Amino acid sequence: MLIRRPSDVLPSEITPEAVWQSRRRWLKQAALSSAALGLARVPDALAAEAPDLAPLPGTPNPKYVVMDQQTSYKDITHYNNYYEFGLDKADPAEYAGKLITRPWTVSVEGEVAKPRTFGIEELLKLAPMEDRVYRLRCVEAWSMVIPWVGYSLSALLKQVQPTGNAKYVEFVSVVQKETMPGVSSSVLDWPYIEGLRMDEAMHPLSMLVFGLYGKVLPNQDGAPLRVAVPWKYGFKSGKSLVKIRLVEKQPATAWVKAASNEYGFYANVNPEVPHPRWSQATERRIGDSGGFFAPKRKTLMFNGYGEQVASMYAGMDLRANY
Ligand SMILES: Nc1nc2c(c(=O)[nH]1)N[C@H]1C(S)=C(S)[C@@H](COP(=O)(O)O)O[C@H]1N2
Ligand SMILES: [Mo]
Repeated sequence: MLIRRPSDVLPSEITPEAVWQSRRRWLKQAALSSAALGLARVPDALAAEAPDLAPLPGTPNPKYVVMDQQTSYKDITHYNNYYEFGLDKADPAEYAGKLITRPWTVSVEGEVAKPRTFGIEELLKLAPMEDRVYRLRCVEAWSMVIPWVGYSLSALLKQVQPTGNAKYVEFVSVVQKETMPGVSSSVLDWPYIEGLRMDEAMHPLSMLVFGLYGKVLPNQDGAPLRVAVPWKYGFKSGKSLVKIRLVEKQPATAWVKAASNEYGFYANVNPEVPHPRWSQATERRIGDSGGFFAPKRKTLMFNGYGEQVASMYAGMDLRANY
């Protein structure tokens, strides 16, 4: 039922053979050189686009690489949602430079046997860094393809030993009044809170992200660490995390508190369930030639990750649990 039929695929969505081939060559090469050097390679041209950020090499994980053409570094870092820095897509790139990202700690607490506060340096070494290329589908019906660097969130959660009462995970983003012009506005109830069900958080696709394009995360993308949950709308992936709480009850998340008729807790990408004010059946891929007028792509159920995640929602009414 969730199998993707060829007729569901628009021609514009099919990755050109050349892109696929070059991506495959890159992966092969990266795998070879990482085996030889213990490092992954990022194409020099891409790395040069982020000259002032420290390298953060990861080993390509071919299991989690979509073959779509990757969005440019420029678009990934200049077309952002990070409301703490303003509502305009250009605001985070303009203002997030002031965000203070060191020292940085993340408290992992709640229904766990071993609550602990981790320093960012510790987190950077907690598990091997991987390169993974994920689709990101915003609820605003645009999308990107982003080469993240990080590891599965489960690696961190296992460290604190969740108890049997841990049914959900709550993610709390930082609030820095001095550096964040957006938090004086009441558009959302700060801090930005997101959440996942425990099985979703432990799913290997749920990623703790520290970098992109082989460099540490730029502030506007959620430095020094954020999550990436690729089968859900982008708002589920909280940025600049300072606290992770394992809890028994479903967390009250920022967008559900702001407009529960429009944004649900699950927020699985679903082309069949429209947002009350617009369709979710198609999306605009940022960077497609033609810009705003480029042909739209069909949005895929679970953002194309159905094979990996659909079983978690077996028997659930995805219209009621939007
Ligand atoms: N703290 C915080 N996290 C956030 C947001 C935000 O406003 N504040 N926006 C969300 C939304 S709506 C999206 S689409 C993604 C965008 O991530 P990107 O800017 O790195 O592409 O971040 C999510 N995480
Ligand atoms: Mo979004």
